[in-house]
Amino acid sequence: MKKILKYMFALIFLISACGRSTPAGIQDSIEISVPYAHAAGAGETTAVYMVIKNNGTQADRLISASCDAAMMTQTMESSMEGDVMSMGDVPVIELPAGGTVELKPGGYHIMLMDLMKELKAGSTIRLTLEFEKAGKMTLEVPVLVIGAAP
Ligand SMILES: [Cu+2]
Repeated sequence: MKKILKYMFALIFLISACGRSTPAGIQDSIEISVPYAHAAGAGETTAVYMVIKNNGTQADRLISASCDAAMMTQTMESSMEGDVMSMGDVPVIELPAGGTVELKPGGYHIMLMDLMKELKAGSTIRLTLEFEKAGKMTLEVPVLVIGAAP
């Protein structure tokens, strides 16, 4: 009985450990993990972040993003100009072979502009990414409270 319990605990531990690292989506060589967005009101703007890994031997590129929760979706990059944070559109995000690119606050992000409805924390949105080689990939993106990270 003791042994079985031990085994079960080990199993539960394994399952929860796996749960945390399960990618949100894999397609061809592209692996996406921990996507998330921040809550925002209707008509407002918010951003989606994630980690994109290219497990392949060939470079790929993220060429577009679309989300039916927003009037406009755009890949952008934030940067510091002096002590002012600014951001600009980036037409593509390069994904080198074997490389990992992190979309995070202060760097690359996917901007959702003019939200059609309120994005509530605890809900999810559907985001479609298009990669030059790996093609289109649709993700369920969890919405977190403002400022939170997974
Ligand atoms: Cu932006």
